[in-house]
Amino acid sequence: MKSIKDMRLSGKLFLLFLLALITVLIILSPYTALFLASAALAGILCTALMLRFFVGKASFKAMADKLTQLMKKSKNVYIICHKRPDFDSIGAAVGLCAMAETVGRQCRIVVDKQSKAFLRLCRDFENTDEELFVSSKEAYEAVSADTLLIVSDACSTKMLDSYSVDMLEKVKKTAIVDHHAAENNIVRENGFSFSDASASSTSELVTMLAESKNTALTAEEAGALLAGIIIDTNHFSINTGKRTMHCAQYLLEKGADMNKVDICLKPDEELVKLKAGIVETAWHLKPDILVSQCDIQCRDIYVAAAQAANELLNSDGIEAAFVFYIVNDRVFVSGRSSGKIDMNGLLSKIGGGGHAAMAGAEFKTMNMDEAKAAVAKLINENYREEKPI
Ligand SMILES: [Mn+2]
Repeated sequence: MKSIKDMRLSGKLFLLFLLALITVLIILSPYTALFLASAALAGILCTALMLRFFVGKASFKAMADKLTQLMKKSKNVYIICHKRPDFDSIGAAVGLCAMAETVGRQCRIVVDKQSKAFLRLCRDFENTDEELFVSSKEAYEAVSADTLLIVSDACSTKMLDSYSVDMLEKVKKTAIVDHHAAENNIVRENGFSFSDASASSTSELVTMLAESKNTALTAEEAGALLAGIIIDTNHFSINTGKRTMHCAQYLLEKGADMNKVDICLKPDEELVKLKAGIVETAWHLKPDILVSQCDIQCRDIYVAAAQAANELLNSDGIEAAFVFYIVNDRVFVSGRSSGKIDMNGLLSKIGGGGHAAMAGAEFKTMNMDEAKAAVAKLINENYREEKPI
């Protein structure tokens, strides 16, 4: 069978052959009309080829130009992380902040200062400027109409706390940088929106933007961005492409310390035990689909559920994993897929969402058993098992 690389190569060879043919036509043609037509065709082909090679990089440069222009036109910049911020949301915010400071704008990051990800980043990346981070309440009071608000790693107002949502009403200029598959309902039509669901993480997108503007990044800032990429790719095992690895290399070159990132991302003991319990009690919904549940309600349960789902997916031969858990007496599910199932497509059928490889859903009215039955029904309706060879 032909690999994608082979197909690309034969495509390029075909284009080269076409170009050669046109050149021969141009030389041999005795008629002006045929000569002009051939020359025009050659022009179109050359432009298409050039675009094919350069458009990828140009779009990041164009987006970064737009965003920094917007920053320059604003009095100051506030970057909002989502509720229960993770390393990706904070890491991306740190990168965006570096971009704002490079163009001479004062910047603040709006984050829940009690969140574990934030406390870890402060503990393991010394030199973290205390003044840089503000709570959403402090930020709400400080922003003015001339402030640029950038939302990092969120696409829905549901992902933001109430002060952050109110803040979006208070300012005139809003922007969003995100990698969730769902359409954003945060930024108004005329606002800056950069959303790419093919990216591993918002930190990856921000790294590409920062690189295209030659943004000065400190080792700590590069480390925070790398932590964001590593957590969202589950240590480069899902959603990881060439661009993801390029970003990791770029951040390492900027001084990101892999050891520090590793220590920063280590789960605490309570989380390890919680996760182990969920993994241990998993059962097969299908030969290649694992499911588990946790009835213990505690602060870190959503992290434990997400990480347990990652771990279950890492088992050999497993294509998808679901972990059901309870927060404030409501049932949630965290789903992971190796690519065979579109997790976002599947869970959006029951009001959830996320990415093709990782998504979640909340069951507003169902209890644990009903929620499990609903997902099992979805799988049976949408997933065809491949017959063994
Ligand atoms: Mn993310």
